[in-house]
Amino acid sequence: MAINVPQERALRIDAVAQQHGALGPHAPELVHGCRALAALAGEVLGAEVHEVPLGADGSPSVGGIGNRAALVRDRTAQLAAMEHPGWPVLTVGGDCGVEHVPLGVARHRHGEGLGTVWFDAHADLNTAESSPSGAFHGMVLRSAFGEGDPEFAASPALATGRAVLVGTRCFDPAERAAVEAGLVRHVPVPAEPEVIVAAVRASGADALYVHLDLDVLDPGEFDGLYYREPGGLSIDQLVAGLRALGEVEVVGAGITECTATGSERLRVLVPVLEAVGDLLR
Ligand SMILES: [Mn+2]
Repeated sequence: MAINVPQERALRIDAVAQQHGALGPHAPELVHGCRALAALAGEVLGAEVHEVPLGADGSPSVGGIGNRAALVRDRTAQLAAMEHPGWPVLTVGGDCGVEHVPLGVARHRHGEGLGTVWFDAHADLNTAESSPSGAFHGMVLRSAFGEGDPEFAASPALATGRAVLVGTRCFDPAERAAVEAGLVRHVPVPAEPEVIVAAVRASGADALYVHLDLDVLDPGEFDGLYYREPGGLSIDQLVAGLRALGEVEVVGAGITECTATGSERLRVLVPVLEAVGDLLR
């Protein structure tokens, strides 16, 4: 992993059109959704968009992880992109598996005080053993804690408790157990800003990587999603939650799981993109 923090400060967008962390017939939609969302983010934030070159081919499931070799290949390309001198970086997925690299790099560069706020309908806390699907995007946060398949287990890892799930409403049994064991904190819908900030303070994090899976939103607000889970946040609630994090240092961010390509559908996300951009500047 890269060791030095680049000196040239200018927000950059890495478009990572990865679908290998998702399994199923609609996964290719993540590729097109990534490019459309990254283009809009570049326009709204006045930032350079760099598409990380990924191979298209998948690979067999190995050790309970679908596309395992393809994911290792995608990671190599993402790591190479992180050596670029511009920072901070907004990563636009693709599936949530794209967070593996920028979250790991943030932890490595910032140190053990790094925490994450994880806006997501899902906990992403499965391991290869516990995952019902074998899709890596449901394992990526667990990997950041140094657990699961050693190929993806982060080192250095996030400290126990130094992650805050926000708006999460779908848990597999092993994920529920991880929350109950204190691996992560959980702020359910409606996720009032002061409750999010209190959870971040309690976590002991002194800097944050902010993850935003758009499926934290209610599908009635935005439906260009790989998973549509009812009972989510409104755009206004999400923006308020993001803006509340402005009092904490944010060293990186990612937005994932968009499948929409039409500019009219994507336009409702402009306030969300502005809020994420402000956190990074
Ligand atoms: Mn999700």
